[in-house]
Amino acid sequence: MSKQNQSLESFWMPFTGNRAFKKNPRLVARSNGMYYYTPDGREILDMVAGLWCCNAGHGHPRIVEAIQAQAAEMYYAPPFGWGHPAAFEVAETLVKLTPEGMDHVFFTNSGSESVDTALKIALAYQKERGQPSRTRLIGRERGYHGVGFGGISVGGIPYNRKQFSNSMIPGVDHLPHTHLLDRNAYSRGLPEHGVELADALEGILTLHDPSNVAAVIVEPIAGSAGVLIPPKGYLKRLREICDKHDILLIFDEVITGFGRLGANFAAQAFDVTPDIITSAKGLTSGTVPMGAVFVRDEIYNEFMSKPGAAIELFHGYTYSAHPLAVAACNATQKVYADEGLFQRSADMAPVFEDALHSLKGEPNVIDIRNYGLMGAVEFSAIEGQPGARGADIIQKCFEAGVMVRVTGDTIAMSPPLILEESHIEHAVETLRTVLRA
Ligand code: PXG
Repeated sequence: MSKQNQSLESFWMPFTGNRAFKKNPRLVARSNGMYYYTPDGREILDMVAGLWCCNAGHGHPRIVEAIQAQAAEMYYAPPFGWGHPAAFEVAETLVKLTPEGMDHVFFTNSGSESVDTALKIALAYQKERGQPSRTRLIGRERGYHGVGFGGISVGGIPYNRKQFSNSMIPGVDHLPHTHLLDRNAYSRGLPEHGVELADALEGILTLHDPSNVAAVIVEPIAGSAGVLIPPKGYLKRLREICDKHDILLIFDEVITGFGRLGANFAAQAFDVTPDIITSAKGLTSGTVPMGAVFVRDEIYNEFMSKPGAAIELFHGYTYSAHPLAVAACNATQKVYADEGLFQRSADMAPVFEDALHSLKGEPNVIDIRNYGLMGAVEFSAIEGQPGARGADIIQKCFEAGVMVRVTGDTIAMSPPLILEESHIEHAVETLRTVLRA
């Protein structure tokens, strides 16, 4: 083994084919604005915002300075039974971004922790309000809710569950996914067909009786599964069914939050208000790990309404509201507001849409879909080798200086909200060249 390979060996990389990577590493060492740079200085256009998270782009000086200053001031403060002023301030700023009546936020360190926190809050809430039989959770096929045991249980990506199949949390059902390739291919924005897929929820509720169901969790747009956009009216119908049966609706907005869809949250973009919103990623523009779970006031108030001064929720993390994350979050939110980045996302969405859809008719393309600054191009699989075409395309894009994300034979893009038309054109023309080669 060469010295270089030895040095790559110790790090067991997440969600990565370690052996393939270590034979042919894709390394980035520096970043700025819309670009990553390889260790030898080659420029890579970032069309994924890192991993759907660097919404303000890379190296933003105001965020960098805020983190540096906080590190010098106080880099850690205990969050159990103690607090630091900036955490309360940033909480107030953040709840102003949510739909009305969601004025409380619980801090975590990642999307996975946000999801497991949301599920625990939902279960505990049902007990607190005197409905302890409501223990069942409903997710959706092809849903991604991180990698905690709760998240993989409500998640619907088979590979993420296969190695742990005997260890899922009990009492979980799944709605059907909403990817109707035959009926909705090449939809721009919300697809026309499939609102009736939400009615499957009624079927599941009949099977178990609604009085046994705590919550439904969905991504408003499924990200990891390849940018699956909800059919027109679908999320509203889920909301109606949950209301009818007094069940909590959780939107997992780890990707769709913070401007990705041209609004604060998907809840506003789609005008559907859930009871709980999970977030992470764009919360700090990926600068310092942080997650946040927003809850409706009724939920928070239920916990606070009990007599006594005991702990209301037996849950939390050593690093909840970590000072560096709080400083990063605070600065990030100011940058979003001062630079109008959520509006910029809305303004660039039609340009992004037109550019992506110009790939229709290129070799092996079978679908193109988009909403806001989330988009995907799906390719036909090579026979007997699902995923091989997708893997080949992202490698060639990397070699040509563009970073895109792959899932199976679908490539996804979710660029920083700072991008310009020239970046979109460069990314799409690079992809076109790769496809034609
Ligand atoms: N929920 C959703 C909707 C997510 O997209 C998580 C939870 C978990 O977040 P953490 O911070 O624990 O990773 C995510 C994460 C990809 C990809 O390209 C997507 C995610 C993470 C890594 C890769 O498919 N989403």
